[in-house]
Amino acid sequence: MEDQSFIPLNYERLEESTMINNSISFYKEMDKRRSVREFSDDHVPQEIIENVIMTASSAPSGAHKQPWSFCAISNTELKHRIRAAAEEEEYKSYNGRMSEEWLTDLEPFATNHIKPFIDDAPWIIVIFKKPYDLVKGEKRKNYYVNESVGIAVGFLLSAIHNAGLVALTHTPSPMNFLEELLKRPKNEKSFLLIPVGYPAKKIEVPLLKRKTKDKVLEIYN
Ligand code: IYR
Repeated sequence: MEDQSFIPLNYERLEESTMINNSISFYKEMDKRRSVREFSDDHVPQEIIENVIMTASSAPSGAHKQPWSFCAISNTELKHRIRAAAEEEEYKSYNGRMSEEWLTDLEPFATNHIKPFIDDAPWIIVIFKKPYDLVKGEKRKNYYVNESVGIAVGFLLSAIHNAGLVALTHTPSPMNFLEELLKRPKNEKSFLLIPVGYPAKKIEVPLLKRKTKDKVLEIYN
């Protein structure tokens, strides 16, 4: 094993009342987050995108391998090529690859194969997972890759919301075209595509109800 240094934990214990207040206000704030499918093309500074991505990259990961890469794309022409490729796959999905049950489940969201948000949003973040690292041409295995990258994306969505921006977790399927378009190394596999920006003016979102506590939480005292 490599020599591993340890340092004191940087941690400040809070009053219970403060923690209760913090947990309530954070829940209320996060509960306001909505997936948005219509974006304004208003500019978003690159610095914000870099900060939310570095927040994502602070997530825990198996053996601290941080098995992810983030591509942040604002280039208009590249976004358009990504849109064209995504729509080509999505067309096939909506017209044959997705089951009737799946299409029925998606009806409340009024989605289809047309994806203008890839052109409109000022930034597209594409997340890649790395099942292994390449160190001097040699494969080094990563662990709990889906779990690690999923947690990082959770951090990313929270950071985007906290910054005052909106996003969509988009999963064109199959999404290997992103590896080619973005010329990624062969150990990187597309995980998610997330447009980030401001919502278009006066848009509506589906009326969703989140599951209540008794449906999602079981306490074992
Ligand atoms: N990937 C398609 C279909 C889709 C699937 C699920 I599950 C969603 O929650 C939403 C969409 C698309 O992005 O349109």
